[in-house]
Amino acid sequence: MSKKLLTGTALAAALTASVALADAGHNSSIGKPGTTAQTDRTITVEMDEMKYSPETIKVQPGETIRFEVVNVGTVVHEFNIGKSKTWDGHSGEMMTMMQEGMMTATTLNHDKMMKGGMMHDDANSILLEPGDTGEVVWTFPEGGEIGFACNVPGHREAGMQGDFEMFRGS
Ligand SMILES: [Cu+2]
Repeated sequence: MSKKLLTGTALAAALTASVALADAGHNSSIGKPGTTAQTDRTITVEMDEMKYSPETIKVQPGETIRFEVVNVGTVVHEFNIGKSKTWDGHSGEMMTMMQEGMMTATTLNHDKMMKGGMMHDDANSILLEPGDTGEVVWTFPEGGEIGFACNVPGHREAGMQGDFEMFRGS
């Protein structure tokens, strides 16, 4: 009995540890979702082939920013806050979405995305069809190398990436 209990406890501890690790890798180093009520500033970001405007955005440590993201281009684009490590895995998912018909170069099939379990409603990103506008509200960490990129296959490789410049000022 006590042996079984111990095993259960050890398993729970192992599970908790792995969840905490996964969370740290995915979130804490790049920041966390913010709420509109916390918003310090709103910044409009335009997405086009294959670039963002602005390409560099200055943010203060801990600041919460509401990004109003507009796809002014002619194909699907994404605004995804992260770093190379998080983007590499995400690119693979996006490739699968294209292969499965969940998205094409110019359209998103939300029905198929939902059925395939790929809603892409992660708080750190938004995927938009040409002409569409969306928002991402994000609270930045106290520091770190963070940027934004488009993981539609081929886009980041073509230079569709921008940087957050952390600064401490008033
Ligand atoms: Cu793109």
